[in-house]
Parts: sequence; C-alpha cells; structure tokens
Amino acid sequence: MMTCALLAVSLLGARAEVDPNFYVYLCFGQSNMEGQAKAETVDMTVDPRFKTLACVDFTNPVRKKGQWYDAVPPIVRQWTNVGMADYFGRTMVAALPAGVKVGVVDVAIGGVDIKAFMSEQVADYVKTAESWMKSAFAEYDNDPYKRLVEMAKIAQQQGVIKGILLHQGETNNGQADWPQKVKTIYDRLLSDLGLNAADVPLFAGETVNADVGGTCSLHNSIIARLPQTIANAHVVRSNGCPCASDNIHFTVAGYRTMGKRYAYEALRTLGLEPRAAADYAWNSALKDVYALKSLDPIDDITVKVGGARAFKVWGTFADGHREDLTAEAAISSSDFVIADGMLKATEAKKGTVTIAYTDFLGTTLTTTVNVEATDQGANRLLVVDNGTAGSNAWDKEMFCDLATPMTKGKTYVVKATIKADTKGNCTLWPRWDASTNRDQWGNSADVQYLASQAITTVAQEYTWEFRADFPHDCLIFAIGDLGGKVCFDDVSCREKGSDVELTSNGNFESDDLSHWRILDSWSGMKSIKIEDEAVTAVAAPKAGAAEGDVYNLQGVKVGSGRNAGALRGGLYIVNGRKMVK
Ligand SMILES: [Ca+2]
Repeated sequence: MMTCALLAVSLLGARAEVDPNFYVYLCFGQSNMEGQAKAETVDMTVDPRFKTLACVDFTNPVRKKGQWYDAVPPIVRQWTNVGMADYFGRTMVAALPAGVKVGVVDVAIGGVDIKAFMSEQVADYVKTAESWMKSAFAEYDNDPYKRLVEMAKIAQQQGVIKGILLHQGETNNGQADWPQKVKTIYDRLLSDLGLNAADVPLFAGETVNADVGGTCSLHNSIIARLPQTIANAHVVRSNGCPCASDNIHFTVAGYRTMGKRYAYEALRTLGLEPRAAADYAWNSALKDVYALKSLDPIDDITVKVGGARAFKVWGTFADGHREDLTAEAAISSSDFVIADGMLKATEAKKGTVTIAYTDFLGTTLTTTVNVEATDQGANRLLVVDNGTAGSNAWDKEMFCDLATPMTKGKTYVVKATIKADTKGNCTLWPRWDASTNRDQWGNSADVQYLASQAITTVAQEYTWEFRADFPHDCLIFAIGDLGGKVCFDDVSCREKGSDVELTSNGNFESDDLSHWRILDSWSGMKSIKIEDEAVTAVAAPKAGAAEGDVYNLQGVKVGSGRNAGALRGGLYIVNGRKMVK
C-alpha cells in the first residue's frame, strides 16, 4: 500500500507540470456561446498560442475529448460555428507576452435554460427537452456542468484557470432570479476546482442589444445586476453589435466584436491595457479586423445651459465592419465640463469637444465636435415610441428607476406632463424592484396600482398622490392602449411637502437615460429617446400646419415651401421631419 501511494504521488509529481504561462478560461452558455455564425476565411487561421480543449469527441475535424488543439473553429462541437470564445482567444494572445498561451474549455448548448448547468435540476430538464437539445445533452452525458468540471480538471494539469466566460440568458429573458442562479454555478465551479473568487473573475456578455432590435434585450437589465450578486463579475456590453435576422444571434462580425470586448474586460482584470503587444506577429487579414480606419464625424450640437449631452461614437475598421465605440472613446474639452462621459453646459459659450479612440493596435484617431451652449434653447422631452396600441395597460410600460427609494408609509406626489399621438390612458404603478417577493414572471410582486388618467394629444400635467405601501424604487407608467408616440416631461417624484427629488433627469435636459427604460421589443415598443420639443410637436401635425411649412427647432414657423430657398443654412422641420439646409 505504502509503495503504491508513494508511486502515485511520484507519478503525479512527474505529470503535474503546470505552466503558469498557460492561461485557461472556462466558457459556458447557450447558442451564442456555442457560436452560430459561419466562419469566413479570416477566421480559419489561428495563432498556435490559442488552444481549445475538446469537451466532446469530434469526427471532422478529428478531436478527442480531453485533448488540446489549436483553436480553429468550431470550438464547442463539430456542428457549431464562430462564437464568443474565438476572438476572445485571438485578442488575448495578441495582447499577452509571446511566452503566454491561452486555452479555452467551452461547454454550451443552444436554447438551454440556466438550469442546464445546475446538477440537481438537469436530469428533469433533459427529460422534457426538445429532441435536438437532447442530442446535445447526450454528448455531455446529460450533465454539461459535470463535463465542464471534468474538462477543467484536465486543463488544470497544464494551465491556470484565470477566468470564466458566460453567455446565456436568452432562455431566461428578464428573470430576476437569474443572477442568483449564475452565482450558484459560479460558486460551485470555484469550490469544485479549488479556485479563489478573487483570482477568477466571471465575464458575462449581454444578449443582442435593444439598439439593433435584440429580441431578448430585456435580459441585459438583469445581467447589469450581476456585479451586485457576484463581486468579481464583469459585464461585456453588446451595444451596436450586429445581429442575424432572428434578432437573437450575432453575425460573424458581431461575434468578433463581442469576443474582443470579453478580452478587453479580461485584460483589465489582469491589470493590462487592451492593446496588442508590440512584438505580436499579425496575419494581415486578422489585423484589418482590429485596425480602425476612420471615426464618423459628429454633427455640431447646441445645448441649453444646465443640460448635458452624450456622444455616440462610431468607427469603420480596415476590413469594412463598423463598431459602436461609445464605451471605449475618450471625451475631452478645454471649453466644457466633461463628467460621466457627457458634456455639461454650465454657462453660455461656444467651444469644441474632442472625441478620441485608440484601437487595439495603438493607433489613436480623433474627431472634433463644435458645441454651442446657450441660455435659450428648445425644451426637450422623453419620447417613447409605443408602436401599435396594445389591449391592456401592461402591454406597454415605461420605467423610471428612482435614484433614492421611497420610505414605506410616507405620502408621495408624482407629477408628469404627458401627451400622445392618440388618446388613451396612463396608469402609475410604483414598484419595489429590490423586493425578494417575485411573481411568476420573476418581477417584483410588491406593486401599488394607482388610478389611471386620460391622456390626450395636448401636453398636460398629471398628478398622483399616494401612501407608499413598500419602499418603491421604480415608477411604472403603464401606457398599453396608447398607439404611436407618448411624450413625457417634468417627471417628478417627491415626498409630500419635501423638495428632495427622487427622479433623475426628469426634465430631460440631459442626455442621461440611465434611469429610464421601456419593455423589451417583444412588447412591440420601438424606442425611448430624448428629443427637442419642436421636433415632436410637429411630428403630430398641428391643425393649420400646411404641407411644406418650415419650422425652426424652437417650433416657430419660419417659412413655407414657396420661400424656403430664402432661409439661411441650418436645421429645420419640414412636414414633421428634421431637414438640413
Ligand atoms: Ca424638458
């Protein structure tokens, strides 16, 4: 016995050559982690420093479960395509020193609920799964979590686990208990693999974004809460990433950008700049995916003193793809205050703002925006495009997340100035979103249903006064029977008799929409944005507005089609549309 034990220890010792420069990342999720976009030529060449551990047997290409291979797609199983891990790995090896290898261990099944990775639930789940899903489960012996751990242990014999990538949630769209389920799986992985949370961050990617019509974009508001549940969790943004016609999966360009963004987050947690190493040997086609060719020019802007403006920054890369660079762009100005990524107009003046973006190769491009801050200017409104009217109040909802929650038992006054393209109703439902009391859809069940008010096409102020039954932290404006656009302004929520405002940017003079949101696109709601009042005022034609009448941005008629040629250059409203002359 003694001899056997000694022999086993010495064999293990001989085998256990863990390379501290082999960085391993575990990946799990559903279809976007599997990869749904066909690889193009540029995707088929991989730096041999980027490896994948086969988690199932492949026949074409031939790969054996538990063996390392160059990470040529498909990574997950032989019928999958380019997904999240492909450009994560490419970006990591390009940024890390030449002596560092990166390996991925990727277990994913299209369409699965998060419970597919919860061992105590998976057996029942597999029984009721669709047949195509059953065959994928079977490749993991009906327990994908167990397979992930088994493969991760093999990976640990050669490398060091540096992080976990997750892309999942479409099947759990909007479920408030999702972060807790993810935490359960994350905690189990740490425990089963002997890892410390501080050394192993979790990177969770957003689903296809609302800005490109993502069907499951509601879930991004849930993913945003993950860092409150898991201290070392990081959200990977999907803003502007193009999607396939199903509005659920990314295009191959979208997967490349998402993979790069996962890597940027991972590099930051390693204390590194998201930048290619100077000595990295680029394949020229791959380099074109990363090299920014141009930044889009940004139109001159006018802002009222006291207001704030955000900038949308887009660029075109050498391979022709476009990216929303807003989150990565640096905004600076010697003329204006820049705070929270926005320009704040504190006094009347003219000046410029510089937007700079440094690409992965270290090249910085800039664009200059001319800004005029004035004392006078157009009033701005929140414009919610409801699309077609629904039949119930809850079919269309606009949410205002309060900066400070109410106090249970106190009396509150909510005011809002509202108009709409059609007549209908607006009902106010204050809700305690932080409550653990959830309904069957995973939403807070601690709601108060207040009286409905009749909305017209003319802006009017409406008031709701009520005693808070819960510490509400959200106002829901239920506007289900209103078709077209619904405009809000001067939304206010205060304790009765107090001048402390609980809403943020309720006059909509700032571009900050972080406290305002609408239902996901499945509701048929189309958009939420801030617009000049003049634009919205003529969008619903006024009685007497003749075809071809020209308005300025303050809503003043300045001409008609007959004499428009005499107007000086600028922005005008003609037939309800913004026109540049
Ligand atoms: Ca306003």
